[in-house]
Amino acid sequence: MSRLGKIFYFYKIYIIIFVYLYQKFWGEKMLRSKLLKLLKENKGEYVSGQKLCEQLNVSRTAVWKHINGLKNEGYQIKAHHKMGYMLSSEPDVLIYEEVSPYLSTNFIGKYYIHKSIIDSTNNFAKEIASNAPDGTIIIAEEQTSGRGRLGRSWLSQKGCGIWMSVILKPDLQPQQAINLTQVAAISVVKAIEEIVNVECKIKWPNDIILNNKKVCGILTEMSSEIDKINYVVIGIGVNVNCDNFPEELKGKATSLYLETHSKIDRKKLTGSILNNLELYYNAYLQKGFDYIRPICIEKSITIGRQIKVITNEGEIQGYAVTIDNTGSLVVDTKEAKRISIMSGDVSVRGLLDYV
Ligand code: BT5
Repeated sequence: MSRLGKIFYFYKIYIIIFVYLYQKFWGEKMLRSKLLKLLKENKGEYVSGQKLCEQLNVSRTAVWKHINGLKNEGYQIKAHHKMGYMLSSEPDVLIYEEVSPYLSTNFIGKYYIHKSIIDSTNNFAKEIASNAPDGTIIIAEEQTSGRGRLGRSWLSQKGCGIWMSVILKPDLQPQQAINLTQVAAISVVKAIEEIVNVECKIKWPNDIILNNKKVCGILTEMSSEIDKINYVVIGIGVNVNCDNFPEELKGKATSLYLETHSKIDRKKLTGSILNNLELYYNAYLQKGFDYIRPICIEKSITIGRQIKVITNEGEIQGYAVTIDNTGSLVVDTKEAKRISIMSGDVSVRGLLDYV
């Protein structure tokens, strides 16, 4: 076989293996989604095994395997040897089958990993990022070592929040990655407006504030070469239905439930965050930061206020003027100098712990 023939031969094998694995993974996922849909449509009633096999076009063993998978996720499904299967109760979990009815994305969340418990979705995302498709989601019900910026910790209580990471592979310069935090922030704000009907604000660059308390934090991490991004992991933590915070967070953290006094559908909100993220991410990639800048300014709680910023060079005090066309915060310092800050830890006077 010629050299070219050999290369072609090996490529063909790789492509066949890839297509096989992709179809197998996707097929299994779709099958479980369809099975759950059928059980939900008949909730409280038995559906015969025969009917499930016919409608899904699979064997009884395959149905049984997926029923067990659903039971492990917390679905209560009764099995009767003559009558079949009956869904009696559903858990509040963010598995793909529950979130996908609210997803209208083309690539974000198409590859979707759900964990009941994990140390940190950002850690896991970084482990798999090199080989994961663009737009992969890792979402967990609980994080045991949720992380904030600069080694701080992020409380991620079981089943009450949205703790997720999105892997993106944009064709951008590394210094532009900070803009993606803003893209994520406006997406969360828009999603909360859509689903919960309350207006949140953004404390530049990564906090979402509701009634002067933090309801969501964003942690963007990146792997890059000098002039090219390998991947970006955007970690998003939203306190949705959490009803209690430890003493040290009580004054500064809140949840959508605590502010609205009604339980929020985490599935709808997750779908909406991802839909908005794809929308604004695409808009940013195609039209640049200028396109999202007015929204960042409109939703900012930082602009027009006295602030303190901890940067690598030390503490700066001043007045936040605007966000410029690179996404940097423009500050008039108390020494009467106008500077632009690309990243930093901002405290806003009158908000949280800066009074
Ligand atoms: C952040 O850091 O706000 C980024 C938080 C990102 C969390 C997500 S969850 C999914 C993904 N996986 C991870 O491991 N992380 C991401 P920072 O600006 O450094 O804020 C951290 C500070 O917020 C802490 O020092 C606390 O004061 C406070 N905090 C901790 N947990 C909180 C919570 N659940 N709600 C509100 N404030 C919290």
